[in-house]
Amino acid sequence: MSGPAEPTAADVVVEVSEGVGIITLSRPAALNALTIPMKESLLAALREMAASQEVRAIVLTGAGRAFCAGQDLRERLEPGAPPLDEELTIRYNPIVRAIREAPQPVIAAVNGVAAGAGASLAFACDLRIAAEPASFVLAFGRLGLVPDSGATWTLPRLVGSARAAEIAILGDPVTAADALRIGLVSRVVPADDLVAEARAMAGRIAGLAPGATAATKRLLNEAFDRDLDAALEAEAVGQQAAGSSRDHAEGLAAFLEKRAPRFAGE
Ligand code: T3D
Repeated sequence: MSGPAEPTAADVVVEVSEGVGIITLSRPAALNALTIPMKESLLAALREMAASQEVRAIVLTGAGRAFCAGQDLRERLEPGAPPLDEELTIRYNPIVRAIREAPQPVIAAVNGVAAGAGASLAFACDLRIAAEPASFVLAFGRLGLVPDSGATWTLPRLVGSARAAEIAILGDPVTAADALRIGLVSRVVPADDLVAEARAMAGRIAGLAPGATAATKRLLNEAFDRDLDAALEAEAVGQQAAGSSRDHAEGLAAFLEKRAPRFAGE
């Protein structure tokens, strides 16, 4: 393969420490553009972390000056490259589902440009923190493609249909400052502080009761598909389950004893 970097599964770096799983897309010479081995490694890492009792929050970020430039376009031009629908069905869509279905919140720490499916992956995450130089580009239109990897579903939910239409159809880069203004990200921090900020947020989540956090994520994910009555009912069911947990008893005890709770995930 010609191009800035030979793709391997090692282009995805995985680390778990103190209840936080960090997945770094690491092929910086190609702006972390996604190859088949990377997509397979990313999916495997997400699934492994999702199933782990040890991991209570997940951070997805990129090495170098980009978060992720989407599909590796050189790989796509190789003879024998799978048809687009197949590539989406067997590789991209399972990654999006793994992010949405993981019980742990997934934080996108968007260090630089997030383009094409790279932007879609960031949109699929539960929380987005951006570094000041970051940007989001739905680069699909200028390739004669449609947004994929869930962007047509996530983006209108995040920023509303009017803004989503501009971003998706015109494809102009959304700067980190604009992303904050329109609610596409919840924080923008100096580039040097991004990893620490994401780790700190993930660390705070890791200290919460994992069952209640997972249920909160699920309720939020399902919110736009419910009417108010269904949402109220789903909250009552979720609250009953959370309230029956040992973690809730620990939370109450910690409050009364004026100490920090120690949630065991039970
Ligand atoms: O299988 C399927 O195809 C289905 C799924 C499709 C989903 C998609 O993601 S389609 C959209 C694919 N992505 C893009 O169209 C983005 C392409 N990249 C860019 O538009 C620009 O690179 C950026 C706006 C992201 C950044 O621009 P800039 O000027 O900061 O950097 P650059 O010089 O363009 O890129 C630096 C290097 O990264 C360069 O390599 P070189 O010339 O130094 O050897 C460039 O070729 C490489 N690179 C960037 N993006 C990709 C890439 N190489 C392969 N694929 C890329 N997507």
